[in-house]
Amino acid sequence: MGYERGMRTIYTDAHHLQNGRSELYDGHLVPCFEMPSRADLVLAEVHARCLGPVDAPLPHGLAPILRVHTEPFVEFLRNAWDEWIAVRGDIDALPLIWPNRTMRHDRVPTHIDGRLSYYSFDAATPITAGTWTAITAAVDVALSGVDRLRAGDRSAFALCRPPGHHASVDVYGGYCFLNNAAIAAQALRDGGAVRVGVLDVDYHHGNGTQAIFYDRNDVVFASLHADPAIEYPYFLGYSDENGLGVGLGANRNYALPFATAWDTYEAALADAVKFICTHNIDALVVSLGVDTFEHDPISRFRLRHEDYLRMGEAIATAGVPTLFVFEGGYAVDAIGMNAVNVLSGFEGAA
Ligand code: Q9C
Ligand code: ZN
Repeated sequence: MGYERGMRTIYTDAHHLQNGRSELYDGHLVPCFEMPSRADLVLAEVHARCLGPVDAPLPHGLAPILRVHTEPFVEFLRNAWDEWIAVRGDIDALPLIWPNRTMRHDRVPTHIDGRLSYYSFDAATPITAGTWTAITAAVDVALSGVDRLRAGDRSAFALCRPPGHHASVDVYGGYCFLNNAAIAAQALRDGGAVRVGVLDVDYHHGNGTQAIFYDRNDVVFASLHADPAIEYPYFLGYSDENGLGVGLGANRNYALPFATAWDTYEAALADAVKFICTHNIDALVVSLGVDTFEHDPISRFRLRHEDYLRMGEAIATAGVPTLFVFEGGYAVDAIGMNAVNVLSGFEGAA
């Protein structure tokens, strides 16, 4: 028996097909932190807490993806696994060289090793047999969430996996391939929203989302994250990045120190929500990472379980239709509680 009250979650088991063996982490090849149990445990908590109905996504095709990512990049992702196994066999595809400042950026290599390098920015993001199916399903999850907002729902939860916010127009990395949140924001624009906000609360800067919208003022981006001077992704997310051209003033970064706890985080979050709202947005996309948790294995903030309820309440003050898109969070034992706390905090503030 289904209940129709509460926030709707969009989910599909297709995420299981992204199940990488290992990532390069602090000098070691270690099991991937970004693993299928992450989304399974969030879904279990959605059910346990009766957050609301759970729907499967509908297919939306490639067109909404190509509004954000380039065709060569999307074609690369679609074919990369086949090109890789032809040369390397059945083992995760990882790059190991990148074009640095002294090299050319205008040549796309033909060999798969060079192509992985051209289109990526780290060695933490394995391409596997099921990657293409999983990442296009995750986009469908996000776009089905957009459909709910367009149908008049006040909110929806796109339980995407793998995450997306590190993926840029033609670059993957940071466990991300296609930028689910950016594709959703663009789809909201294409569906008639004049201005859309993207609020990124993942522990890591949403470099992909920022880069995609940096020279635009119709999608306003604000991100709270660990200071890139001392934390991944290191090369974007500084507080002097305010946007470019007509986008100047439509980008804001809150680069926070290690050990940031709710007392400091709360003020930055309130300011970020206020900043986005000054742009008169019609809808909000939240890149919801819960790797800000005090016990996250790869992160160094100190948010506690109950802080995520307050986070949801703070986001609700924006007062616009809101799509939550799942991003990071690697303390799997707590991932469900923390994610659903944000959503139920938001719902409680209705
Ligand atoms: N020592 C997301 O949360 N490894 N991606 C960093 C730092 C990559 C995180 C290693 C972290 C990617 C979506
Ligand atoms: Zn993260």
